[in-house]
Amino acid sequence: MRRTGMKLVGVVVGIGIALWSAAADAGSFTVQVGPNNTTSFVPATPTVAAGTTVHWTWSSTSPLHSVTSGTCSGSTCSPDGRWDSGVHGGPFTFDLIFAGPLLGSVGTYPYFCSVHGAAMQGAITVKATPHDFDANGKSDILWRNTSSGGVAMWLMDGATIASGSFITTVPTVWTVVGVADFDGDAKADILWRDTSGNLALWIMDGTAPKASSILGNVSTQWTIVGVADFNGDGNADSSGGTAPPGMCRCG
Ligand SMILES: [Ca+2]
Ligand SMILES: [Ca+2]
Ligand SMILES: [Cu+2]
Repeated sequence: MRRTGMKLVGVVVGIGIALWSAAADAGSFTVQVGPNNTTSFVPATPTVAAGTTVHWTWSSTSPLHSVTSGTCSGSTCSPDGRWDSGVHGGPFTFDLIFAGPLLGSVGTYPYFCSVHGAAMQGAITVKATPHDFDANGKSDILWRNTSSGGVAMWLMDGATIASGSFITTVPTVWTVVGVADFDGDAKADILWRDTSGNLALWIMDGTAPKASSILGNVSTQWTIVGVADFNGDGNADSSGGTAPPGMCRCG
């Protein structure tokens, strides 16, 4: 049975190497800066998938504007240092990719215009895509060999396999009971349970587990029926809830 498992993995890795160059980002989203001579960002508060490139476009030659990350309190705005386009008139564009350690986490990134201050504010909210292990805004596929215990992954680019990776082997008493983003980095993580009721969590960085922990033991009379962000903080929570059983697709 183990030979069968390794043979499957060999096929997966082979496909991955052949198609490695197919990886792509989550697409782009455009925000207009002061359209029609207004002091506004349009749309002001969009939500985008992690991995999205946001294009800010200036069309009016005046007044001048900037896209400066930070927050305003009353009439006073304070940059937070994440980004600053500088002050420009149109035509001008400023692009940022919402990925990586600085901009890739799930959450809201506020900004303002350094010329118009609190009168001209916007925010980009970054959300995780369900089952997206590499935070490119596209769901991926996790494989388990129920004979060998092998764990493998396909990083997907739509209907194309961008890469395939064998991760490791986990004893078959353990079952994947949830895939969701538990730490809010926009990369999906893996929740495991064994036949004794022990729960373990792998915090993933793409195809590699970067941290693992035993969450505890819950009597096997209790079944996980959903993994989702129940308290709205952008992080997945594990709980009995109204979500469908098994690997939740509602994140
Ligand atoms: Ca992905
Ligand atoms: Ca995560
Ligand atoms: Cu402005």
